[in-house]
Amino acid sequence: MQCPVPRLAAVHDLSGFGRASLTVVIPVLSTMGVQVCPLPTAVLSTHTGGFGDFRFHDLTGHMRNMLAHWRELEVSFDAVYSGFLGSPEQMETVRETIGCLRPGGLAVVDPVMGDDGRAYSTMGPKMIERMRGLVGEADMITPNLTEAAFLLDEPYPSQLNGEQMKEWVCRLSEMGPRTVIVTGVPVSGRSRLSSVVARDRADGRFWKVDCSYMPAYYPGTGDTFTSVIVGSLLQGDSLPLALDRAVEFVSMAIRASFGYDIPSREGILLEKVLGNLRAPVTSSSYEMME
Ligand code: PXL
Repeated sequence: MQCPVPRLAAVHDLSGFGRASLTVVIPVLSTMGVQVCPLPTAVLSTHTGGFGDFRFHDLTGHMRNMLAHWRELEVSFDAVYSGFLGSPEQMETVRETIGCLRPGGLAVVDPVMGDDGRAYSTMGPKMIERMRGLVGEADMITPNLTEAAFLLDEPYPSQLNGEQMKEWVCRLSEMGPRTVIVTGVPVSGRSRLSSVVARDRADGRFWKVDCSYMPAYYPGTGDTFTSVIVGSLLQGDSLPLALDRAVEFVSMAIRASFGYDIPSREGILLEKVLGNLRAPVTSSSYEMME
């Protein structure tokens, strides 16, 4: 029998403490009515940002094994969503997982590599080079501005006007993905605002959603953002509505966390806000970029 809920393969690491990757992807997408099948890339004690040290166990070999078993079982997916990868060799396994999509399924690659102009400590030049190839297999990518610069081999920009941002989005789309969403784009003259800029090549329209900025950095917000986008698209929402829902949810989760005196490295207090993902959308703030 056809499964009554969409099924998604989630190719991310499992970080035990700190609310990132699978500990965010699974609850968000489950709440949005998606069956999540994790294909863990690595097991870490914590995510790599903010705890100084971390313990890292690479699962490259076991991923191949898990995928081989899924293929024996002829499991197919409505979506494949990859994030933090543990080794350059894992890119090939992500490609093979994308090969398990049902016809018309959605391949999403979040090219997790760094933030704030810097690469995460586990991301060497080989990872970045291979990620440029992997995005070519995706229907949709969701880099932040740092990752967009890495993919395009451009220096990290402190400012970028609307026309330059559009040009970057088009160049990223030329690498393969039909839909490109760039997060953390600075808004000129507004230091407390950043925006999300997106385009679906099918209609060529550019979308922008501004986000008000809290003076704290919470790891895992990129994973939360992309998970909401994927859940929303799998529910049949349009791209701009998915952007609105993701920006609104992440902003609300950050505000819910900021009021408490808890170290931001522990991530957003997802447990307090997950239920909002089931609430009807009440406001909308997306704009079309002319
Ligand atoms: O949220 C992205 C992410 C995922 N996984 C690990 C990370 C990070 C970001 O720091 O360290 C292990």
